[in-house]
Amino acid sequence: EEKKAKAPKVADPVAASYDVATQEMIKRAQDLGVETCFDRAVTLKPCNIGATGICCKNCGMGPCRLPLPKGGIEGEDTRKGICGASPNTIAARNFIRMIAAGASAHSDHGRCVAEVFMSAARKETDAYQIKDIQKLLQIAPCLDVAITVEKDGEVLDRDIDEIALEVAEVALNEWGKAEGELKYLKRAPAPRYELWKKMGVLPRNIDREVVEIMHRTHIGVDQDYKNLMKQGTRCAIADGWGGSMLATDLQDVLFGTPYPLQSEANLGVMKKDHVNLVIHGHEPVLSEMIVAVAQGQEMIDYCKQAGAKGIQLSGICCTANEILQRHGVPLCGTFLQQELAIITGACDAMVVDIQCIMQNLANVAKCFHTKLITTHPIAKMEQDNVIHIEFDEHHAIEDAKRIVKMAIDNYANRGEDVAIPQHKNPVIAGFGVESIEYHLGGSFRGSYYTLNDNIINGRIRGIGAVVGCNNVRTRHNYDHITVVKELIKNDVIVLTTGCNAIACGMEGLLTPETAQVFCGPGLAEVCETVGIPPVLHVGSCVDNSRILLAATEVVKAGGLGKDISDVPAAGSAPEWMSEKAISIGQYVVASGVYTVFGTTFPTSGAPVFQKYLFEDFEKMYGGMWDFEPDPIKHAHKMIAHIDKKRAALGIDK
Ligand code: SF4
Ligand code: MSK
Repeated sequence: EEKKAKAPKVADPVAASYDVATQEMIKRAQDLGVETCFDRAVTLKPCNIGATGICCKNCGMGPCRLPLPKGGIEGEDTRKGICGASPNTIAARNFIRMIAAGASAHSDHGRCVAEVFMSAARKETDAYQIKDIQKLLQIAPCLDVAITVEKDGEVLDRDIDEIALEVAEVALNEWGKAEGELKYLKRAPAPRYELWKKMGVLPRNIDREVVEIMHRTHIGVDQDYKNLMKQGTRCAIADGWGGSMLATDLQDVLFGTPYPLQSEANLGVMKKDHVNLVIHGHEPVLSEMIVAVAQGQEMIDYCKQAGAKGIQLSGICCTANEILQRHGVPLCGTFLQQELAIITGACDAMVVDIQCIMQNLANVAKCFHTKLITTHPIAKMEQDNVIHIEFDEHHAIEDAKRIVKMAIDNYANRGEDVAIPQHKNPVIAGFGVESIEYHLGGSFRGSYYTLNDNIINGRIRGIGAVVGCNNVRTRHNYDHITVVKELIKNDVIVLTTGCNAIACGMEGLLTPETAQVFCGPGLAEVCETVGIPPVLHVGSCVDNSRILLAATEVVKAGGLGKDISDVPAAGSAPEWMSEKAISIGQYVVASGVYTVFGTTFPTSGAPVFQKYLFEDFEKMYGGMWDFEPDPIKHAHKMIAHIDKKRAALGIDK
């Protein structure tokens, strides 16, 4: 008790984060008496039973908690809940409920974009138009929408408006159609599609797979962990090759396919003499409008009248990645820096949409002048200082103007005590399948520059997809940076999304110059020759679908096997925390990729079920889960897997 009383109640800033700007802001918050998630992590410890997946609260007779005996299980595992549910059943139910939640978050995001797309296709809104016709023509055939029409024996180009309308209708139907299977599944390499078919995991529509998880995990329904995981897999595929992929594609058509551009990352992008408007969340539907409005002359003039030099937009979480990759808007920070952006004292408004928004933002905002604005009908906050401006695509420009004006008007209320950390780094972002192909020789195979040839000749050892969140249970950004640096040191090119991408940007890893400092000789040579960073920022969480399609292009180009599971590649989420990460992990595994998670794993209390995920899945899907909290070992597990795949392909020189 005495020891407890003496224990510090606040976080040690250096132990809490690897990033100096973050350390400075944690310290400032503590000096000002403002509590952050870093402090709460010290005083609020997780429940070990829940964290390891073996607490069931799926009915009113529980919660039933089945802790692992000290020293592990000897002999038969006799643990069971009131209804008799085994640890495997409970852990599998919890795990696939996480998949359902994650898949629905991505897919509902996709649905919202599809609805805006429909409004644009129907010309019901002036704010949104079909911007990237090339991308529209590229995705239309994948949705069985014809792009040509036959007239009098002649093949003619079909009217773009007509194509857009049909794409909108077909895409929206993917969420709830009565029959068939998701149309995008056939974009996967043929052997992968056939494997899913054989395994009985072809998703029928997006919503149904989520609903079926909720049904099957209700008390008294599915009690076989293998059968539960079959549905978890089907739902995750509906996310990666369905909702997320549609979100990415339709966003590209509406807002433009990203191409590499330059910007900056970290809290130091905020400017003392500017109005600072921070955009946070996931859907770019609103943020696109805010960017357009903030860059318009009307708001620039209004801003000058208010005495500020300009409007500094910046982003947090995946909204940040969306507006970075299409407009070069700088990254303010990762998930764990959201409270800290307000603690600078320079944040005049923070506008949030959906996902990864901490409720404590409202409590922090109360301590400063910051206006906190929620915008989505499904994501409000209970605190009375939060302003809700419901965003609607039919009056998008007006809503965006209201928000930007509110930030400008609030500039005058800023206190004297402003402390923006002077730390930021340059970034090159905006990569995708198209630009990877373009920058590496214009195709995936056939020249000195292409990705496949460089993997085959060994200059590039393999591909690491490193993605995902921050988790306050591990040192902020340390695992992200350590895993990525270890991979590139060993000639593994990294594709990154989400908060890992932001962390890499903050650390300066997203520039071509990084290659000479941190990469092994092979990867450094490739990066220098073609002028790309060794760590390619490919977007937001839904843009993990870009990684699936890049892997598919690698397979189709030839020389690296017939399926994604043959490619020397591995996935990783070193600091994951969200349910979306579990859904992403599962669809990546089901797509044939070995995937390592760090920090914690939510099934370790059910060793038999965990073995199923960590070993048996590879026999079924060619991809499997793994867990490794030590970031160096984590990277080397990925490298060992890449080497195993190289050996199987006979390119292990
Ligand atoms: Fe307990 Fe079974 Fe109810 Fe879960 S479903 S809380 S294990 S009785
Ligand atoms: S924002 S889901 S914390 S990556 Fe996509 Fe970052 Fe994870 Fe949210």
